[in-house]
Amino acid sequence: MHHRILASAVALLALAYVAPALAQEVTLRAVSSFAEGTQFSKNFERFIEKVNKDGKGVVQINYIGGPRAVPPFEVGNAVRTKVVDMANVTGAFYTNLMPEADGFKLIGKPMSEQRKNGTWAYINELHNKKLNSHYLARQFHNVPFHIYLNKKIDKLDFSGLKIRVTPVYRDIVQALGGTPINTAPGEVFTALERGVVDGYGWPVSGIFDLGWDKVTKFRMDPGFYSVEVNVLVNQDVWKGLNDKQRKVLSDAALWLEGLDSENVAGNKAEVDRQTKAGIQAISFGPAESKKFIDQANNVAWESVIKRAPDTAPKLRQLSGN
Ligand code: 173
Repeated sequence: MHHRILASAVALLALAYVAPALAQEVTLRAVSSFAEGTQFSKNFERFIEKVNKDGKGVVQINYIGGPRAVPPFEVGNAVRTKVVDMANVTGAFYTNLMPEADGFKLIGKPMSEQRKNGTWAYINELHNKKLNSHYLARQFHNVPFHIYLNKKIDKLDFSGLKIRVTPVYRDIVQALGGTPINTAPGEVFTALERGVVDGYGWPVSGIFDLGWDKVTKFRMDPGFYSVEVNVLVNQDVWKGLNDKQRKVLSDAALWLEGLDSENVAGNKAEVDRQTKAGIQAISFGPAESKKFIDQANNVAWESVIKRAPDTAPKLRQLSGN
C-alpha cells in the first residue's frame, strides 16, 4: 500500500516535470508544390529530416506531401489561410496573390548575400503583408531555366509553337512569338505526349523525374533567370512559436540554403544525362545568346514592374540587374 502511494506520488511528480516540456513540442503540417522525391522537393525533404532530428521535443514537421495534397497553384493561398503551416513553393505559383513574386527569378545573388544586403528582409516583408507568411528560406538561386523543344528551330523565333509555361516563361515565350499555355508540372508529360504543346519551360534539372526525357528532343541554350523555391511558414504560426522553436527552423533554413553549393555539379550532371538520353542542345552562338538573355531579362522586368509598380522597382534595385 505504502509502495503504491509512493509510486503514484513519484508518477505525479514525473508528470508535473515532463508535461510543460511535452506541451512545448509543436508539430507543423507541411506540403510541397512539387511531387514528392523530385528535384525541387528533395532538399526540402532533407530539411524536414533535419528539423525532426534537431527539433526533438521542440518542433517537428509532419510532411503531408506533394501536389496530390494541395494543387501547386493553391499552395500559396493554403499557407496564407493556414490550411497548412508550412510549404515548399515557387513564387511563380502564387503571382495571383503577389504579382511581384514573378520578379524573384530575376534575383540570382547567393542567399548569404541577399540576407546581408536587405533583399531577404524586403521579400520577407512582402510575404508578411501579402501572403500572411514568414519567408523562411529560398533555394536554387544558381539553377537556370531553359526552354525545351520538340521542333527544331534555326533562329530565336517561336512563331507557330505552343509552349507550356508558368509565369516564369510567359513573357519571353510571347516576346519570341510563341503561344504560351499555362499548366502545372503534373500535366507536362501528357501535353507533350499528345502534342498539345511543342515545348516547355523548366529548369536545367529535374526533367527525368517524371519521364519527360522520353518526350523531349531539344534543349535550347543558354539557360536564363534563376530558380527560386521558397519555404514559407504561416505568419500566425510563426509568431506563435517560441524562440527555441524558431531557432531550430531558422538554423535549418540556413543549412538548407547552403545546399545550393551542390547545384553547380548537379546542373552539369543533368546536362550530361540529357545528352546521353539523346536530347540535343540548340544554340545560336554568343551574340544571339546575349541578345536572348537581355531580352528575357527586359521583358520580365517590364512585365513585373507593370503588374507591381509599387514594389517591383525596389526588387530590381536589390537584384543589381
Ligand atoms: O516550370 C515551372 O513549373 C516553374 O515555374 C518552376 C519554378 C521553379 C522550379 C521548378 C519549376
